Amino acid sequence: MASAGAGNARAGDNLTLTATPTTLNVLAAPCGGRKVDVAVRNDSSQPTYADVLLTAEAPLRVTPDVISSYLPVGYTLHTPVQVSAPLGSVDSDAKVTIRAGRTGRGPQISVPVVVKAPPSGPGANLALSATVSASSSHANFPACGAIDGDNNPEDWLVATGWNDATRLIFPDWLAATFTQPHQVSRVDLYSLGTARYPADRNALRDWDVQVWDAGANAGSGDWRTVASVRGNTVAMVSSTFDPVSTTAVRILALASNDATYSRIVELEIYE
Ligand SMILES: [Ca+2]
Repeated sequence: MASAGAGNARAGDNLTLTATPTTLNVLAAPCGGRKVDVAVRNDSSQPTYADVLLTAEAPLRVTPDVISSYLPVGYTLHTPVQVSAPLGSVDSDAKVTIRAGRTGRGPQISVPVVVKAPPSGPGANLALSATVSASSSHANFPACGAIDGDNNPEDWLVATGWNDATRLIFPDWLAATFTQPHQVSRVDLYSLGTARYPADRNALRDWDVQVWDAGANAGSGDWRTVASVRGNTVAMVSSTFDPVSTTAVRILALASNDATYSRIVELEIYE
């Protein structure tokens, strides 16, 4: 029987770890987490089993926190790791530590993370502290992308927007739900509109802005339309309406300019 210290044990010392990007900014909110690509490469002359352990300083959470894989010689394994912080976390600096190898003598790297609480008070975008839901979501364009704080349509291909999953079928919807009632009177909707994906082809064309009306009796709640947009051909539309106190705002997407999908780069909600 081989003793520890020979063969594979040494291989654990010849793993190379990299994290991309090397630093992260995380918003302490349901959709404020960010991904880091963790790569582990076997630089030894033998195949090995690699265990990579990830530990996160408070208030961070990291998923997955263990990566285990067989690694052929020269092979690099890439794993997307989600780093997040729960709503209610205060501004802080924290780090994720990544250790490789079975021997405890493998390499170790750390990823510094700046944690920011979502903005609050007058003028704050209330959507940033909300949870999101949608009628359906394309695998590469999750609903969270629509309330992740990035309203730049040029970032569309790096998953900063929502795209529904029911091609050619409307309506679709995307809703932001607050933890407590907020007064709202304005919604800024950033649909798709870039040189590559022009708004008059890819943006939403027709939609209703709705708020959740809890109703007078239990179970009598329903969505109430507070603004309607029709025939839109630009990337961003701001809708204002009489102030209303509500726990949720919904975009009911009725049509897009290419009649295929609903696409929202960012939904911003203001008092
Ligand atoms: Ca976004």
